[in-house]
Amino acid sequence: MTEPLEYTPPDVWTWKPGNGGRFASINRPIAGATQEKELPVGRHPLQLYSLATPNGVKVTVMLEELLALGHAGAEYDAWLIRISDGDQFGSGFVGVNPNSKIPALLDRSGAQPVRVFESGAILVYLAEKFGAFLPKGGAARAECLSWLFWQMGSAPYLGGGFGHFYAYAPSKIEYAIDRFAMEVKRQLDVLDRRLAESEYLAGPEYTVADIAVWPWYGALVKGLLYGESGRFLQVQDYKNVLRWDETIAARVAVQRGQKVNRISGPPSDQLHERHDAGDFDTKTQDKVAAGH
Ligand SMILES: N[C@@H](CCC(=O)N[C@@H](CS)C(=O)NCC(=O)O)C(=O)O
Repeated sequence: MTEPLEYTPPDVWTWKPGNGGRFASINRPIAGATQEKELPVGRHPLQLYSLATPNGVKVTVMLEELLALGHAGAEYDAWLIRISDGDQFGSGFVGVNPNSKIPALLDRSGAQPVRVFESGAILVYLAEKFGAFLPKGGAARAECLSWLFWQMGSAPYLGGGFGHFYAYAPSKIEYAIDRFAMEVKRQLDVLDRRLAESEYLAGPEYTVADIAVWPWYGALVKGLLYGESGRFLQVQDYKNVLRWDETIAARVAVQRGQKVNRISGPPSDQLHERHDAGDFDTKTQDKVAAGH
């Protein structure tokens, strides 16, 4: 192993400009709004404020799945929050999510608006509101919630741990990369073993557990995250995860949901804002550029 970087922590940590590395412009050690900025509101009861990162995609996939099932009440406006520009620190956004992270949902269908933040809470809220993708009770519900919460606890080791130190940190620290590569491979093995015995994570049915886990671990096992990480982690070995990934990726609602609030990749896959089901046909960036 290479020598660890020399650093002796001082008695009291201080915030130095730039010590957030690549994310220095948006990371800071205090919460709350930095500017007054109201959020836009569209015509549908559900207002989503998001970006198509893995955490954002969970919610747009869920909404498109609900619409595909025929739940017209799941029609939504999806507004773009550009986190690298600091949109998450506007006063309106902080009012919907005091944690200043996408995704955030406002349900305006009742007498009083209901705010929901944290992607897992949003999935459960929508599943309960529409009675879909979450088993009603007993062991099936417990299994589904267990995998859903597994994702919430595990993905920070993948994104904030492995992804950060492998791809984003200003220097490659062997100890940190080893530590998190080991954990991420362990997580992939957890999923692979579960998916060897079960078609979907919670059992024979596709549920919010799959909707939450897929954007992170489906992308990882396809080698789509963090540069060359697919080869580094030898993701092709996780055959059951690959089988599950392909089944989910083939769903029409998943393909639609992935495009919403996306600002990178092929222009035909980028629907910056979604206010109507027809926007997929007329408002992706390729169509916008062609002057539709
Ligand atoms: N546990 C949260 C994580 C949300 C999250 O980390 N969102 C990121 C994008 S994937 C974000 O908004 N980052 C902006 C920031 O940290 O300022 C959830 O599942 O909703």
